[in-house]
Amino acid sequence: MRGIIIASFLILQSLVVFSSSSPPDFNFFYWVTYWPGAICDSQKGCCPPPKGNMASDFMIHGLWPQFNNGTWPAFCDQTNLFDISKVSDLVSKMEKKWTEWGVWACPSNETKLWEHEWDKHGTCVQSVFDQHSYFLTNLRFRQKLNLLNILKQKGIKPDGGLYGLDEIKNAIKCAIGFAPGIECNEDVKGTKQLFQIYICLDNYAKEFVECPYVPDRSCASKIKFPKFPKKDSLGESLSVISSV
Ligand code: U2P
Repeated sequence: MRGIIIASFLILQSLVVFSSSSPPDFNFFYWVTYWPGAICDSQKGCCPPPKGNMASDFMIHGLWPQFNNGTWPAFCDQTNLFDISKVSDLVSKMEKKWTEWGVWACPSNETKLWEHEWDKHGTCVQSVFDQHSYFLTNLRFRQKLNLLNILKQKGIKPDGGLYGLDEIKNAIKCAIGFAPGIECNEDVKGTKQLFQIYICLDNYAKEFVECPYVPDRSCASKIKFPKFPKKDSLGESLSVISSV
């Protein structure tokens, strides 16, 4: 009996080692950040994050595994869903740099975006990350890559002005060696504006890489860089939402 227990333990252990050391079965990552100003001045409007201690900066959206053919895996494991107790030491940083501006739900809910990103994308990258290292890696990239400063150094500022799409891509290419993907949305007047930036990383999320493809996300050759939402303009945004 003792022999059977020991043998089962050894088999189980080798399975665990095998699964945690198997190579990633996707090709690369998008690390995606969004500009809250582009949510707040869009038709949908926005809600401020509940705690109000967020940075006036790009916000993390998430780290998404991708296949080279333009598809991606999603919701891979129902048995390891988001558990905030696994990232409790990271929450205060996540409140500042990874907040929901209520594009999907109003009032915005602090943990909903984190839960969604882990359940949808994180559960598909468990050959590389556990919950804690998934969130930590996102925060580390946010720390390492200050996109707002990179753009400001090239004179590209969130002042509501129009900037060349290539000018924006080149500023980031100059800093990291590879061009990003840019996703635009529209303000209430229909002007195309900077919404999300897609940075490509290798499938261990260690290095920046050339994007195998970048999403074609409906920008114009010149796009607006909206201002960061002011506290008093958020009230207007909320009233737009509640009247819809
Ligand atoms: O486009 C809708 C959502 O699908 C996910 N997505 C999109 C493009 C892509 O190349 N890879 C990818 O994962 C994103 O999921 P979210 O986390 O926002 O639900 C994207 O917003």
